[in-house]
Amino acid sequence: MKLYCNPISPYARKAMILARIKDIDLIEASVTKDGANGYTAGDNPAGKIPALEREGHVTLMDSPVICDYLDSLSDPILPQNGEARWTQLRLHALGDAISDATYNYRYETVRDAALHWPEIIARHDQALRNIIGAIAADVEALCGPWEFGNLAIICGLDYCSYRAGHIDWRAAHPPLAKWHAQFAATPVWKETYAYHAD
Ligand SMILES: N[C@@H](CCC(=O)N[C@@H](CS)C(=O)NCC(=O)O)C(=O)O
Repeated sequence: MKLYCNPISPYARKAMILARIKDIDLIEASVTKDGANGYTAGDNPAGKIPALEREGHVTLMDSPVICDYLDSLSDPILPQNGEARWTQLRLHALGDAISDATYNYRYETVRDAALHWPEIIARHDQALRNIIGAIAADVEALCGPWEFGNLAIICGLDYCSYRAGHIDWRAAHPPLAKWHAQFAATPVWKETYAYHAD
């Protein structure tokens, strides 16, 4: 299997972490964008990463689908039914929502100041504060490494620190920072952490 990815992408990083945790033999093909087509490798018409190429089967796209697939290959960490499943899927979606808001914030603010749209920037900024605040309010309920929801939350928080660093979520939510630190101490976190100073 080949995962088209880039270590900077929080969506791709989820799959990279999961593959390591589950000891899945995966080629990580780091790709770059091709203009208006986006990431053309990996048969993903949306031009996005990650995309997972599988021998004899269709390429999978969209990181929750890819994570679900990788997880299904052995002893799933995602509960297969019951309320526990919806809890984990919800947390995973919340984590991705941090990445989405960060991505959108980044693309609004990286353009020329004359082209900034303050209302939209404020919307993404506030989304980040609201989502992280909601997760932090319930941090006691989050379990230790690496559940399905935690995967996305950790990748989202790291990406937020990288691209929207003014949202100082560690200072705003010390218990969340403490929770995050236990992941940052794991080898798999360190191996996949790509946000070193440019
Ligand atoms: N919902 C998608 C989002 C993936 C995504 O937006 N990836 C970004 C990189 S972080 C991308 O490929 N952007 C290229 C583009 O849209 O041109 C997922 O979860 O896989």
